[in-house]
Amino acid sequence: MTIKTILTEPSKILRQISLPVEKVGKEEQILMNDMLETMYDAKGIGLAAIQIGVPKRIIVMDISKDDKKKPMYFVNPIIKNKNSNYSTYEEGCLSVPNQFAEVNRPSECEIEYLDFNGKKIFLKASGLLATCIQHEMDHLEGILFIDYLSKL
Ligand code: K1U
Ligand code: ZN
Repeated sequence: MTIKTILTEPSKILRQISLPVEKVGKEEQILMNDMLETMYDAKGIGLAAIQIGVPKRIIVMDISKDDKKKPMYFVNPIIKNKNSNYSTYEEGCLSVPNQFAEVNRPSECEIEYLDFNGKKIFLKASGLLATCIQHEMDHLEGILFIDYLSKL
């Protein structure tokens, strides 16, 4: 596994729209392992492939609080449903160093995606899991959390 360089604002690459993965193969699995290693090294809880310069619709996350790692892999995630109730969370981003801000997002969402082995999964997310997956899915569209903040 290799630790990659995380791109930071104002890199134009971060603004690219990532492309769907046709098949979860060896190349994608190596990429997901490298992303996870890079995310753990940077003390993050999520990372999208575009943050290391790869425009594929792939996300890794680990929101576990204890020392036991619980990695999650999302390939081609799609939000099928969003709660109309919003919650606020103070977000950060490894691509926007040293900036944190409160962002409102739907408090729950339902996602369909492929896992590390290409198996289709349906997940109901709430709390930090819902916040983080929505933040990471924004990266796939070239959106950063600072885009939601008022210019004031
Ligand atoms: O760069 C990223 O997309 C990862 C980002 C994920 C995230 C954090 C908080 C809310 C939404 C999405 C981070 O991991 S920022 C790193 C960080 O400072 C942090 C770590 C643990 C909990 C909260 C923030
Ligand atoms: Zn981010």
